[in-house]
Amino acid sequence: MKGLYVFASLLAVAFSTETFVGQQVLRIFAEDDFQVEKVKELEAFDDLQLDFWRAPTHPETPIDVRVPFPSLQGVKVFLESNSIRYNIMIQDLQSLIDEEKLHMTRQRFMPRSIESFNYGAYHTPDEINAFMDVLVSERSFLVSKIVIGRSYENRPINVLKFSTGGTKRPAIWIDTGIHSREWVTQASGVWFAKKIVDSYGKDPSLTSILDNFDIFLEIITNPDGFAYTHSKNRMWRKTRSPNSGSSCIGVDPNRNWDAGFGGAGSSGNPCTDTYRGAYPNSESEVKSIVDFVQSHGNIKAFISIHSYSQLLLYPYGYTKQPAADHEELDAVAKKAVAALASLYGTKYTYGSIINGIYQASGGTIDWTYNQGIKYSYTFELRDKGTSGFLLPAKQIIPTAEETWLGLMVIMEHTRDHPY
Ligand code: BHK
Ligand code: ZN
Repeated sequence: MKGLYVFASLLAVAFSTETFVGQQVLRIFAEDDFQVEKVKELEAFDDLQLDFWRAPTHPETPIDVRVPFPSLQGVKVFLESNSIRYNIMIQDLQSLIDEEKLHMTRQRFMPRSIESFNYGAYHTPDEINAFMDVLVSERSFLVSKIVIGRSYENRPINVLKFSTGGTKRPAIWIDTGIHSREWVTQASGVWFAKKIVDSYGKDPSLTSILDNFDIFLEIITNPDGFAYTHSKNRMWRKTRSPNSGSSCIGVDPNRNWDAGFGGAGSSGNPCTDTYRGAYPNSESEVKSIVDFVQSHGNIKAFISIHSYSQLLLYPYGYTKQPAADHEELDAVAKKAVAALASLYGTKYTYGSIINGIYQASGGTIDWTYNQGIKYSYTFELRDKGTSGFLLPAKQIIPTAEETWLGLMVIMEHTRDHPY
């Protein structure tokens, strides 16, 4: 086994893939606001090249940070000398990545049919695109593929449309993978697509939803970033567009929307992972959805799926001002997380973005909510910080299954509460 890992790492070098040898992910427990501020000092120190998987916020929530090997000693000394508690969440990041790659390689084949596709494995962008085409060809009465735009690197931005007819029916939108490294989300999106075609005409609830609504599902919402996570850097989050005046690449597509754009909880520095971009909708991947939502004009629920942390969030992220529909959104979230937990006991917490995670401006669902899409939600899927973005493939199907139950609660509520 060890030999195979070494081999995989050599392959990575041969293909000039970014390696994470010797890197660790630390879980930091800041006990009070003072310690949180100390960790933020660390965050501001660019030379350390830290990647905050979970940014410092309230003292109660752990902070997860990926630390490059050369910074490891210094970071640990800094934490210890400030009496800040931490443990090692991921001992050897590269070995988890190697394991993931090995599992993928063993599963690799282009899908010939939707039945033969392996839903319990991570797949390349080509395999997922082939899956979408196979799905459309086998279930053309229910699903079609539309192209809503092109990415910066000119990849098509594909959206699956599930529809049983009608003209301009109200619609439900679901997207996965806007942050490219959150691989369990695209994998869950594939599973949702299969679940929808399998359930229509069998599951009475999904059938009644599809008899009244179209469902739009964008699985690879950040195509360039996703390709990059497969070919070059597994930990890439942003888009891949260049930034003028900087050699750093990419914009955070969850800070680029025109809702509190530029406010606290986003960065003006192109070299950070929360860079908001030069102006709202600067990213084609964002603008394509904006144009689609506005030209459609009848989207009633918008659910944007991220990982990890096990949260169900609703607006707002840019302001502490509660959403006008706060109470209803909260009640639906409560019901959705209960349904989700009913399958495997997976515990989610829920709340507004700003209370449930941290202040974030320019986020997707703040914009959709301000456009009048009342049922705007974000899921943060598994886990709570054992594997983080490197969730083992054996958890894909359970994650998708339980998430589906939460999605159904939101979709049923949308169906039963027309507005
Ligand atoms: C979710 C929704 C709206 C604003 C922020 C978030 C949290 C999300 C982020 O953009 O910082 C955390 C994350 O990527 C991990 O999925
Ligand atoms: Zn995310």
